[in-house]
Amino acid sequence: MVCIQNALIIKSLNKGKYTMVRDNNTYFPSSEWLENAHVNSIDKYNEIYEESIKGPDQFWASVADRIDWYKRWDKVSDVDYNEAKISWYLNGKLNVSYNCLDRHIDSGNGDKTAIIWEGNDPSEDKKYTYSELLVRVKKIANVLKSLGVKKGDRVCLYMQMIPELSIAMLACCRIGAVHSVVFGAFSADSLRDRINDSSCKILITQDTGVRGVKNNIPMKENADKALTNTPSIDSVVVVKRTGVDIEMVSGRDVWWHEETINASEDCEPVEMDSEDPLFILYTSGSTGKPKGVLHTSGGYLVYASYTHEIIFDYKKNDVYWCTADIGWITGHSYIVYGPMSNGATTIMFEGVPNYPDFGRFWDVVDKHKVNQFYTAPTALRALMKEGNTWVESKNLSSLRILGTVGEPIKEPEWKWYNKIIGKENCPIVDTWWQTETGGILISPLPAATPTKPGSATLPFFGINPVLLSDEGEEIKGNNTQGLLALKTSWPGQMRTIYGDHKRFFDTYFSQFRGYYFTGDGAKRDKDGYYWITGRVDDVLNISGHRIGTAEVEGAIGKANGVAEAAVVGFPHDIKGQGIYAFVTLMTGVNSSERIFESIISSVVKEIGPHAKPDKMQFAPALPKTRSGKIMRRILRKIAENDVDSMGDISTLADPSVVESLIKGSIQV
Ligand code: 7RM
Repeated sequence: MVCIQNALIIKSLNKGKYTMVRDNNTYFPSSEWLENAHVNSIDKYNEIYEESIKGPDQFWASVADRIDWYKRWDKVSDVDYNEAKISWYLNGKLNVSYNCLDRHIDSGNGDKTAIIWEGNDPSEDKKYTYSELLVRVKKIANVLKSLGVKKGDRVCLYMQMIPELSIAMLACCRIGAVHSVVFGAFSADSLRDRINDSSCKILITQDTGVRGVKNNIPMKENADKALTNTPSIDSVVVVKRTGVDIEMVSGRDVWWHEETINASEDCEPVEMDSEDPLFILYTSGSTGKPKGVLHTSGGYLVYASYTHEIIFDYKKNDVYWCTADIGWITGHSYIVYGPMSNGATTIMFEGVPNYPDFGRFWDVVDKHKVNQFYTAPTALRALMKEGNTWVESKNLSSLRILGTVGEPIKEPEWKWYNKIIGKENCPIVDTWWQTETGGILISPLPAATPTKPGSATLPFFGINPVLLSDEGEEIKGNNTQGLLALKTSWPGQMRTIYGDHKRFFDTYFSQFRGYYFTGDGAKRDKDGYYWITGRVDDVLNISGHRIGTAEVEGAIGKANGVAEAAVVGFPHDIKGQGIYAFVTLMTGVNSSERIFESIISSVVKEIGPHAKPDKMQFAPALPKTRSGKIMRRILRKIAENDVDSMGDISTLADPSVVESLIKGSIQV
């Protein structure tokens, strides 16, 4: 059990300031306005945490009352990790769109702003109240119904950050359809594979997209390419975002604005079972094609809603901004479902941090008086590098809580965030979680948990993290390190990999029986604080985007002349991790600018521009064991330029390969 006490003396010495450095680099919450926080002391955290672990079903039953149920559940949970069987709120009935819209209108908050949409161009923004949003959701829901969408059908959403994306998501849950959002930077090939894996019936996309200096991202054109080979798609709904000329395929494509104009404004929400699928979201693993992570309705919504309120200390009149893209889980849980189920005002940002200049984030904070700001360390590093003048002229006094997600945050950017952005008056919540977990699992509570730069600190209520040895033994006690696993379930946990339950079991539950294995390593310090050390598998984290090495290798392998490729990560100043590709060419093929270009374009075609290698080394051979397995450990060392501590290479079939790789590590 954690026993860090609130530092009362520090608090009075440091009046008005929220955080303050104390010895051991620990920062203590200490401002007057935090006394009204939902959880306002470490003692209270400890008390609730203990209760949640002792009686999980009782705890999660009381939490679930925060949302509206048509019928309450018969049983809180039914979980067996040995069978990969996970159910929460059994036989409970609800509708997620009702909980995110109608409920707030019924309670008199229909005129409250639900979404503030901030366009890529600073002169463009729009506000939607809860009532306005509901009308739009009902209309497009009726359009989907008229196109033949029924409960359980999959609908693919391939869009940039435009309001219609959130509206389409909520429309899907209103009628029981399962959305699968595909990040707008993915290529046509990636889109095609995702559509086919879950046999989506409808695709919703937009003409073209705008993002930073790019003002014509060919969304519809990419979609058309993907759709040459997607037998399950019946219709395409196209949002007019930029108005540029695009081709419409007659009999297949319809315009969003034309279809919705006369669509009915009546659309009753469908009663859904707790365990009815809510959405699929593809994520990369260490092997094979991306997995369709499936989340269900009841448990996911309860968890997203509760964590959003407690971890961001969200209060009724707050303006909350998460800068993620909805194409990733962070956007699903903490732009759409968490905030909207709480009746919050949530900002949706179409642009990027450096357009029109490096002050954009802070302009938006000032313009909309943002109270909670949630972003990725990679964005902070990129902005920190540009100096403080972009921040100093901005009024950031509305900020109360700062958050980070996606990758470990290191001390320099943590301190910059605290001092330059938070003015030492905003706690930082470093939130650790995954697509699979549905919501945040390890994080400080802003007014309760003393923070240490770089540590995600302590488990959220009801979360039971453990560290395992390679043999699967639980490592007890503090001051230790191991593989991060979860011993018990929580309502937001994924339920299966779409269409492949065996893979679900194999990926997460087979290596260590009775645990959910995260794929991350972690340290636990003397105070019981968790420090995530990163993935222990072959998953890369590039600017907070999750990419499997196998996917990149596959894409490189498709370029002409390539015999074999191995991809590893290396430390990158801005991206956190960069992609280093080792490529062996076919006999008789020489490395050239042309082959380099064709490899890059193959990656862009197969995956998308975000998966482009940062460095490429052409190598005569790759280091392999006698059984033919590539020894990535060695490649990682070379990529990290840490060649003095290569470790044991005696198991290599040909140890001389290593020497030539080191010699050849002059990178393009
Ligand atoms: C939410 C999200 C998951 C992987 C995860 C970690 C890494 C995420 C943190 C972090 C250190 C953090 N989902 N990760 N948050 N590492 N500190 N606060 O990112 O599925 O896309 O990625 O991201 O390795 O396993 S994700």
